[in-house]
Amino acid sequence: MSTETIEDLRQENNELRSRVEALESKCEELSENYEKLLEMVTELQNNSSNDKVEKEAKALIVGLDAAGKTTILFQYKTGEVVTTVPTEDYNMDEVQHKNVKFQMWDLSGMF
Ligand SMILES: Nc1nc2c(ncn2[C@@H]2O[C@H](COP(=O)(O)OP(=O)(O)OP(=O)(O)O)[C@@H](O)[C@H]2O)c(=O)[nH]1
Ligand SMILES: [Mg+2]
Repeated sequence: MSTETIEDLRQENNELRSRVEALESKCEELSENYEKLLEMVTELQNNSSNDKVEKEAKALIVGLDAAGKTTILFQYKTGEVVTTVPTEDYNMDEVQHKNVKFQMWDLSGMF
C-alpha cells in the first residue's frame, strides 16, 4: 500500500472517529433531555390529586413519528410504560394536575 493511501485512510479514520464522538455526545444530550422529561412526567403524576377542577386547558403533543409521544401520555395515565402502535390520527385523554384539567391531544407524527 502506498504512503498516500495509508495517509488517506488515516485521515478518513480520524474524520469517522470525530463524527462518532459528535454522535455520542448528541445521544448523551438527547438521553439527558429525555430523563428530564420523564422527571417532569413523574412530578406531574405525583402532584396529581383529586383537587376540585378550577381550570381546564388543552395541550397539543407534537413530535416526529416514533418520538415517544403516546408512550409519555400513556405513562402519565397508567403509571407504566405500555406497548404502543403508531398513532394514525390522534389520541385524546384528560389528565388532572392539581386543580387544572388538561385535555391532552396526542397527534400522529405522520401528519
Ligand atoms: N428506547 C426507547 N424507546 C422508546 C422510548 N419512548 C418510546 N419508545 C419506543 O418508541 C416507539 C414509538 O413510541 P410511541 O410512543 O408510539 O411514539 P409516537 O411519538 O407516539 O409515534 P407516532 O404515534 O407514530 O407519532 C415504541 O416502540 C416505544 O416503545 C424511550 O424513551 N426509549
Ligand atoms: Mg403515537
